[in-house]
Amino acid sequence: MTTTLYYHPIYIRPIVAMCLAEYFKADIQNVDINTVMGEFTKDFPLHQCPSLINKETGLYLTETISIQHYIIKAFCKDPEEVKKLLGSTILEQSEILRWDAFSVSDFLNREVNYVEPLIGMMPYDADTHPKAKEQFDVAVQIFEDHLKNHQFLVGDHVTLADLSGVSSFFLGFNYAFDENWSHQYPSITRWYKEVTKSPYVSNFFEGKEQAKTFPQPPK
Ligand SMILES: N[C@@H](CCC(=O)N[C@@H](CS)C(=O)NCC(=O)O)C(=O)O
Repeated sequence: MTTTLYYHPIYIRPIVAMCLAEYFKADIQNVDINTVMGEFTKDFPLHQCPSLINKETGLYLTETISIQHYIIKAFCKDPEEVKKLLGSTILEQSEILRWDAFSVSDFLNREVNYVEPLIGMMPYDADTHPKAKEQFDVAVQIFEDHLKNHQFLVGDHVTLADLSGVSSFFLGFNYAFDENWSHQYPSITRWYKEVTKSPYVSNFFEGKEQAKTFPQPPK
């Protein structure tokens, strides 16, 4: 029995795990939760993706970062490449975890609350949306300020932090962050364009274009 990685086609957090599994040719089968709802809910009552399970071996993982680490450590055959992705020193490893956690938790949550009401994926509330924008602006500025002086989030090459970072920005670049937005955030845009071409994630990002216009609040 192979290992199953549960995903949903529009969810952001499974993207890196799926890309890494493909890149490392892992013996993992991706299963869309829409096709196995009852079984998925029984095994994963939180009903969240990504989730990883192998009932024969007892492997049972939730949480994006834990699943990313498992796939890299279990399926990457080159110890030097593992160090490149996850860091060599304690400081690098901690910084990569910092940006990964920020990307898939606080940053992504703020991005969802800001962008999704504008594109009809969440209800729009004119009273609360300005606060959501304010909170997103604070989070996005942390990336811009850092990337102004650094080519990558940690060190001098692509790490897991960058892969999670650009995947979390995908929601925005896909649906909202147009050329005007990019003028305001040139460092994020430069980094996004570079990291999305990395062989770890390029299959996913290929052909996915930046939003042409920024969506306006519904009237
Ligand atoms: N803490 C979890 C959060 C996972 C999560 O919220 N995933 C989203 C998709 S990006 C999801 O499954 N949402 C559906 C739900 O919460 O019902 C993690 O880091 O993996």
